[in-house]
Amino acid sequence: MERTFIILKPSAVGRGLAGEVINRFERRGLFFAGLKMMQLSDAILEEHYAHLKNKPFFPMLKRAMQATPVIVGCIEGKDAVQVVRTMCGPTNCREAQPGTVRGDFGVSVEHNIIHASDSKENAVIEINRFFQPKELFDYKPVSINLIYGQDEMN
Ligand code: IDP
Ligand code: MG
Repeated sequence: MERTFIILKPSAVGRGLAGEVINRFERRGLFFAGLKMMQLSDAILEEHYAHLKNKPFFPMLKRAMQATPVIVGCIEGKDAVQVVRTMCGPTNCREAQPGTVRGDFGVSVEHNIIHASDSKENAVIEINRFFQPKELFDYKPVSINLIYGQDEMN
């Protein structure tokens, strides 16, 4: 099954919302192949947000991402990249639909609660950036047959 990558940002961890957000993915039927807390270094942020390095808000973004430790997760499920991204909503929380993580827990662009990989290719890169192989676990929840139909499991 497909894997994707999330970061519960300081706007989630610092506001005590991490459990609520994790719970949403679990309730949906997605499951965690990896989950850990870490403090993000300058180096890892410069790599992770390389596409934003020349933006005027980049120093602010870096500071915001280092305000508290973050919780990083590797989430598994069928079409996990797209499913998780849809559950998060658009970058600007003020434009996010209620029912999405960003639409339910935030009103900001910078403090938008969660990062989620935007493509299958980036998911692989980001999982490898933040997790060592031994930190990822290969298992299926016992309820898997109630989560997917036979023909959906591959
Ligand atoms: P995404 O997180 O929805 O994929 P990206 O464009 O990849 O959005 O931007 C990464 C992160 O940078 C956003 O989640 C947000 O926290 C921050 N960000 C993006 N645009 C702005 C901005 O205009 N001002 C402040 N922060 C921004
Ligand atoms: Mg992005």
